[in-house]
Amino acid sequence: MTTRRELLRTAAVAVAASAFSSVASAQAAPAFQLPALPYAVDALEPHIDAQTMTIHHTKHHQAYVTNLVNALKDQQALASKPLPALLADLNSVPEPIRMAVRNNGGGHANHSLFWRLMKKNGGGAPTGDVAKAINAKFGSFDKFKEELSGAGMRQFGSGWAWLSVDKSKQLVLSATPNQDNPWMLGHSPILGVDVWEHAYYLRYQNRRADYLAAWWNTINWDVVNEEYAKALKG
Ligand code: MN3
Repeated sequence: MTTRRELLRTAAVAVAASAFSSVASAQAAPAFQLPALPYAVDALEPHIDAQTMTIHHTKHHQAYVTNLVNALKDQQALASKPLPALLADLNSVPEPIRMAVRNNGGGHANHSLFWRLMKKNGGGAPTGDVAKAINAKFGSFDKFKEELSGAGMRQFGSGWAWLSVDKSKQLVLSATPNQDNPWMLGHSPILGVDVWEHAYYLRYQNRRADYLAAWWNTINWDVVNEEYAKALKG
């Protein structure tokens, strides 16, 4: 016969077990996940259309996340490293999965930053310390726009154009192919633009220059300033 005390003990064990399993499943959650967009999919209209944003975020970015998780499924130590650190030290990644980590880890990191760098009713002139640093480095905002857009235009095929902070805390402009990025050099990107055709083809077809001109109207300079401050500290 089951006593009341035994029933209580059984119940307590069951509660403890369920608490443990929820902790265990939280720990087993994938290290890499698709971040939500920080705005509605149509927030960047008319500059970037809702259909492009939806496909870009839920298909392209999701695929980088899925492929990164798969590539690192047997590499717990690497999977728990911060992504910028992992990208800055690709030689620590076993050769058979190194290219998958470079492409998909890069894709995940690049897009996670890219979404945050834009907002509804963004654009205009830069603000804060970034404005001062851009003027000091490039002479004026207009000159900087011309140079970053130029880097994006000259990038042959798929890639990105970037403004980063290098190891000596100086602003540096660059372009990278595919999903390569400034983190691979130990730099901290603070502004970047995706020039893969998937970022603009539905609305702009082959007109990358028109897409780049429109993209300047989406920039969230508050986030660029946040990233700049982090890069100077880091
Ligand atoms: Mn993209």
